[in-house]
Amino acid sequence: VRSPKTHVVLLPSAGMGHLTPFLRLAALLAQNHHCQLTLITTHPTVSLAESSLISRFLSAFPQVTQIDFHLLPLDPTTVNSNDPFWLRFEAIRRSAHLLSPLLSSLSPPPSALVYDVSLISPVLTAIEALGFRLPAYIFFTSSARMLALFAYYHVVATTTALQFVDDVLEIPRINPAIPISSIPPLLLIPNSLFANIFIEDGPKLPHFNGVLINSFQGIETEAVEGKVVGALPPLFAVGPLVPCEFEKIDDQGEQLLKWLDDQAQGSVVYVSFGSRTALSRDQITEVGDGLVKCGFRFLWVVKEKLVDREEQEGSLEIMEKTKGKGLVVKHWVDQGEILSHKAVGGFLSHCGWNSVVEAAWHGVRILAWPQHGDQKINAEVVERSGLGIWAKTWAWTGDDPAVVVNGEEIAAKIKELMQSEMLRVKAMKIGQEAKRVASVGGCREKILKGLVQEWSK
Ligand code: BUP
Repeated sequence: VRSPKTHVVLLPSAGMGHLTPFLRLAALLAQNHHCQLTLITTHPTVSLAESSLISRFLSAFPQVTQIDFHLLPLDPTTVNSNDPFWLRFEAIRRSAHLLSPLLSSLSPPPSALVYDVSLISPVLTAIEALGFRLPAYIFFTSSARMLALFAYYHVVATTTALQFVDDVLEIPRINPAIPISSIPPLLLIPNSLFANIFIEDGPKLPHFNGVLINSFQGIETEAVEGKVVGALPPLFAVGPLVPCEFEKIDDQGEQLLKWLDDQAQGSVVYVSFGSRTALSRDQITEVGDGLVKCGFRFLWVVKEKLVDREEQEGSLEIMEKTKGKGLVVKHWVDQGEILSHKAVGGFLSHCGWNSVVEAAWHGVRILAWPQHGDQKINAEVVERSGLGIWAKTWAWTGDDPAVVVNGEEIAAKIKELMQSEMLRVKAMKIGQEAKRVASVGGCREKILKGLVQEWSK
């Protein structure tokens, strides 16, 4: 029975990596915990994939109220970034004061606001300007290990440089320490937008009623034990947040599923570098070469542009070479459906956190090839948990198109991944653990129930 008191407002940020786990959380809160929900979105979204997902979510949950948050125009010359998603984060941050009247006008008054980690300080100011107390929670959309770095970075960052001893960053209670080579490159550049947000927002975490994280025991013990640095508010491990019914797309392409159906169990390597990475032409050629040489069938999602609105049609030379050996697609696919297919045995992944959690959920082993941002930290989690292997010497090709990993190396690592019985079994066990956590009466449900109870007081 819905409690009229539990009205939760959700404010995601830009990009599928942020929006997707928010909507999965929203689906659980609406369906299993009977909360009244308001979803605040900005229009137009940066990518078409985001607007399409929001539409599918709202059709599946007509009881959810959607509010359009109209942003102030952003002069890109005043922002130290040219990444379209970072520009949107900044546009929301600079418009955040407009949220106060919007939140005040909601009826019934909200019981809690859950909002994206990229918006901490400005939205906090908007909450403090309200005439009433609104419990506020941050949804951290990456790993618990990355949360530790987020919470601690301001302690070690100075205006000129990061202080390291022995090329690692020691964070209390985080073991092993984080190697400098795993730190998101933008954090090593003083005054980058990314670094500034960490410095401004990290120290604000203790102001919140809690931090929600899409992780679970079995992949990260820190997530469950709240073992992430001191001075943090309670940590709620609401993961694994996994693909839901509303995400299904009808136009996946008969051909793709039919092709998978025709492959032997566990024989296919799925290749995707997520929604925000476009490899250089040269790197695409080498990946194609590696896939042809690895000897395994493959399903490869190729992205040539950062934002799908600009995606170009046209044929890639490599498509000819790969004919008959695998399937190459240039459109959005239902990754959940692919990872759940019995033919898929391995995943060459950039290690965006959602992709890691989805692979864990389906018990599919990963070959980690981080491309930028938090992805090396997530790759460390993949390796340490036993979910996969990580080719540590491969460059951040997503950030630096000048470096290219060659096809021979890629083929050798794919073979290592696909031929390892030990990895297959370990990934399967992690999948079983994920199912246990997410089962009726499992940890995830208990944690969400506790939160909803807190909100309804
Ligand atoms: Br591409 C692609 N289909 O074709 P991550 C991605 N996805 O369902 P990212 C598809 O988008 P950030 C496609 O399953 C995952 O849920 C995928 O999020 C889905 O990486 C999501 O894995 C992508 O976190 O974002 O997109 O690089 O770096 O912001 O985490």
